[in-house]
Amino acid sequence: MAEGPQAKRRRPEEGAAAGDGHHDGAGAHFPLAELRVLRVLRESARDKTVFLHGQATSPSGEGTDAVVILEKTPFQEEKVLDLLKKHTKLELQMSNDIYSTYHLYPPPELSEIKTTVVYPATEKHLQKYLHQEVHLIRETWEDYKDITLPFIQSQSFSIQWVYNILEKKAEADRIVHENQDPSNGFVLVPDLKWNQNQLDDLYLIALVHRRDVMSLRDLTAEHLPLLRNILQEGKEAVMKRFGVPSSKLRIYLHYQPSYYHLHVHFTALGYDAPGSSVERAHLLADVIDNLATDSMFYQKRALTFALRADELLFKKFQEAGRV
Ligand code: M7G
Repeated sequence: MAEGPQAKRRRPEEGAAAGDGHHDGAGAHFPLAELRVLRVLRESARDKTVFLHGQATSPSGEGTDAVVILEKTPFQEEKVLDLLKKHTKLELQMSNDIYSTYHLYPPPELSEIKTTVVYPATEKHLQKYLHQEVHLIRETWEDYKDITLPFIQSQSFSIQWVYNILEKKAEADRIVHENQDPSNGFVLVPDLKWNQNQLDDLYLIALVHRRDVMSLRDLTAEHLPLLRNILQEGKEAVMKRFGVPSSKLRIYLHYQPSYYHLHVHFTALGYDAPGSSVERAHLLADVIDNLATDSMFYQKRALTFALRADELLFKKFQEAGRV
């Protein structure tokens, strides 16, 4: 546990709903028990996660692709005692001198599996979760204009889920903070990846209200008031709601992002969040300083990122002789 009990008392008790990908924002229940599992896309013993590619029967009777992510959640300090006291079964596995190991079977309320559903899933979703060899790309501004931008315009993921949040059609009850200004405002919500049960893996996302900024590459000094609002108000809101001070937060943008509508990640400093490595994460405070120094910083600089070998964007860079 990263924070004291005072902080824990302030967190909301609601859980994250699975499958917020419905276009109208309605939270319909996905028929998990009827999923036909086709393959394991990725599995990690370290992260205790498995990514499944399955098919569910759509209303028209056809098999429709789904991605289901199962993840064992971190321990909650205040419930560890219950685990020891209220287990349903305890089996000795081995005993040797002062060492012994057991199989402990917790009661259902202490054995939650965080379950994320993407349905219907596109080929791009399947690709995103499939384990793949990765390569580092160094993208110049010319590469961005000639290769990346045309690719984004033709290919990127739907951002309907972002509009649903901004228009309060989904996750409205989860909003932690909002600045309603159409140019310099944003909405701060818990990220899909966080179940909000413990602060160790705290993860929120700030989505900007304006719809004309796709990524870091579009930012100029014009966006400084927006970025400063996100940094300042976001820190204050996380402190107020969760009791986590800004010195314990990693606040950053991804380049490349998966969704081309500007957003900022807020994660617990002690949490090694996916995508927080140097080839993808750009600290918001540094982005602000860079833009204050040079308005065209992100239209001049080469930017580095990793791409999976099977990604179409990687193939475009290969065709252009840039890898
Ligand atoms: P990104 O940098 O575009 O891509 O971040 P990544 O997913 O490869 O990191 C988008 C962020 O939005 C991620 O942290 C996602 O977990 C999060 N996210 C994605 N969806 C579809 C949702 C959603 O429906 N609701 C919420 N609250 N967060 C989402």
